[in-house]
Amino acid sequence: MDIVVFGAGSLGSLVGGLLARDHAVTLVARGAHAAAVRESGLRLEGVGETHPDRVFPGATTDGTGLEADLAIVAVKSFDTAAAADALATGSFDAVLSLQNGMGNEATLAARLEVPVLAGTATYGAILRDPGVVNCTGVGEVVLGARDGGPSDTADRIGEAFAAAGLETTVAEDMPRRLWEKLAVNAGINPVTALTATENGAILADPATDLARNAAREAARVARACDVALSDRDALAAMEGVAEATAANTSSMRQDVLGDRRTEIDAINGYVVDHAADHGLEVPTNRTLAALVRTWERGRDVR
Ligand code: KPL
Repeated sequence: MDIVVFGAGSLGSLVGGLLARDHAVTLVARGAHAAAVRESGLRLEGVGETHPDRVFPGATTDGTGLEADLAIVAVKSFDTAAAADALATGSFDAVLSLQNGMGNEATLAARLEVPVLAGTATYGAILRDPGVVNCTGVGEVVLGARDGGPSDTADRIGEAFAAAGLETTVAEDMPRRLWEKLAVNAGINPVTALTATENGAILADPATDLARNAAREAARVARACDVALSDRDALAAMEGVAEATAANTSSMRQDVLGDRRTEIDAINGYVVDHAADHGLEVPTNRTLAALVRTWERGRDVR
């Protein structure tokens, strides 16, 4: 397959790097990372001995006019519309969103005429240096039709992901899976970002109550949106991810450390907005969103 990865940050580079063993992959990345990959390839750390530690995908900073069988979108949620506009100048048979937050697939589908699939990833990854990505926690990729139901395209992509060594599930209940992942991120990301801790910190006092309350509130809002996500499943998912990625620096904490805008609007902000639509109170998500936004304003990263 010809595959383009839009947004080769930590997760995009890990997924693209693993796929590059068997497929012609092009990473759309920031300047220094793209230059390093072009010069000496992409070094993959922490992926086990069955994989080469260096792969040689193509790399570019210009995402316009590209052609491939599959485009994987791994940009930050606030860059999805810009990625869709760039994708619209190229030609792809299918597009897979592998992003945090909600609403990304709808943004892509509104601008593109190709099938858009939904995906979630709970791998821990960090871009250690330009050209070097480290897998810091083995999670799972879940992908499928964005409205749920079977999809031959999702089956084919799922096979390619699994063959590349990625733990992959092709699911027919993506709306529920997306809400479950939102609950995971609503608990782990702001708490670890605000307290400068690794993901495992949310498993113990005093962070655990905060993270659990945020995940429970997200599940309550999911149910109000007619998505059958129990508190129990949301908590089990969050704790499972925190255990599997205990030593990982969450993407929101990486953003804070790098003085970059976070995905707070598409994660806790999304929970708050949708709670309001249904007359629900979500005080923990509201507080976490306010704290992270206050940090962003103070740093002028918006
Ligand atoms: O999605 C993640 C993120 O950091 O954004 C998790 C799954 C929490 C892994 O760190």
